[in-house]
Amino acid sequence: MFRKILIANRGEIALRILCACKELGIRTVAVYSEADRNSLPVRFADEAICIGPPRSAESYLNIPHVISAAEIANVDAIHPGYGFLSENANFAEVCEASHITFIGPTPEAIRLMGEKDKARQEMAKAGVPIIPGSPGVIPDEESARSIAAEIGYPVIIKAAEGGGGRGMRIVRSKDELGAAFQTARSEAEQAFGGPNVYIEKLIERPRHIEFQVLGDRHGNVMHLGERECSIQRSHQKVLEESPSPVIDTKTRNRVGEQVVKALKKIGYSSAGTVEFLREESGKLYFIEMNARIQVEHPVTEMVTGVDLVKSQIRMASGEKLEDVVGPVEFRGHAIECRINAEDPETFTPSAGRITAFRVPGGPGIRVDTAAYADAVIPPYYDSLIAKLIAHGHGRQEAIARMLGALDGFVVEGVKTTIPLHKRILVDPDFVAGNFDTRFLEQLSVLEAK
Ligand code: MV4
Repeated sequence: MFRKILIANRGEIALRILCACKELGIRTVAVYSEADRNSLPVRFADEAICIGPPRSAESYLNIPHVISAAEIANVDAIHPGYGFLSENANFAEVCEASHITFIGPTPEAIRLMGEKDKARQEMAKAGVPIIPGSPGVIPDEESARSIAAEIGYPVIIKAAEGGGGRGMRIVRSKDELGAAFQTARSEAEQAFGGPNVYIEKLIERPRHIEFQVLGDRHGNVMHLGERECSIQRSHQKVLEESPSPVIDTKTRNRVGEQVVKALKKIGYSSAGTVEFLREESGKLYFIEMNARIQVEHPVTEMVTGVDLVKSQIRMASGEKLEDVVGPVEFRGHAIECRINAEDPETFTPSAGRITAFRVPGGPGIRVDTAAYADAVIPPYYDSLIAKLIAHGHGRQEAIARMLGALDGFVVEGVKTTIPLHKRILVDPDFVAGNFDTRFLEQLSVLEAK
């Protein structure tokens, strides 16, 4: 097992990883930007090293700075958390070259999943259903036309190195195709690694459902069921739950098995998430894979009892999946509400000082946060203040516990998404499990009336 781990992240996930290390008896090194000098990970870690100014590019994203800190502190491993360097294949490579274990998949697996068109092809080859579309990247406008005509409009053009909703263009008819193809390419060129784009048939009003997986470094992979992530706004998830209200045991087992088989073939290790779109017919299609621990991992932890972060660490050190995770059973229902510091009118981040902070507790309630009274939410990073997770025997109990916990959650000094969550949780369609990725758009339209 590792002696000492560097946590290359900030906020709640840095604290989450720190706690997992403590449980495992591993020493911890926090790295921080000048904006995070007074943060809890810095206070609770065994050592803390400043890696630069507030801007991410000069601190949390600066590979030489992070590696220098790791070498000065003489760590055996680095946990990247989510965001920042977590899916940077070059960083994973630099770690290995410096004889530091990167707690995540191999650089090859990260690179494959970062190229969405290739990931899509690999998953298809391994038997996971994909959305009808181009066999790979589209070389020119003419090929785009013939593929779109073949699969039928509407279609969606996606940047091969985009993902998470960035660099997508919907095309409803052949008249729009030429312009859309050219714009998509130049946007992809500017914003991402390159100009490559691919085409898929557009799925209208999909649900976003994702499978959690864990793999060890010996070729063993398992799935831990799915999460329903359709409650989103501008490609930012707002509320997640497990299980999905529309996935039955048979579907979970079937799709879970498909995913496991594909990831064994690819040689995937560590925690990962396989994203699907579910069309109204109930059919699930692979869209992309996230090669990291995700923000919403706690809902899976609550229904499976598996500590995903501890599992990542143990398997990165060489332990076998079967020794780390026993047979899993799915118990009850869990919901996570992301409490963001944001203006409820403009949805823009609301940075500033938290003047009062009180977290709820009680049966089935978990709060993952690095916030405290008098803490400052800096404007440089994402605006997540806390994740509130409620577990219950069933979905109804989870919703009721969440509503009670939201009532007992006090955050003063910054505006938060707490009122938004209260509205979602009493909405009749949400309560009935009847929603898709456009739910929040419609909720705000209805409320404006
Ligand atoms: C799609 C789609 C419809 N059809 N692909 C957005 C995030 C990125 N991971 C994939 N996304 C989508 N891909 C096809 N072929 C609709 C979306 C989409 C979406 C997906 C999941 C959750 C929220 C979304 C909001 C808008 C669009």
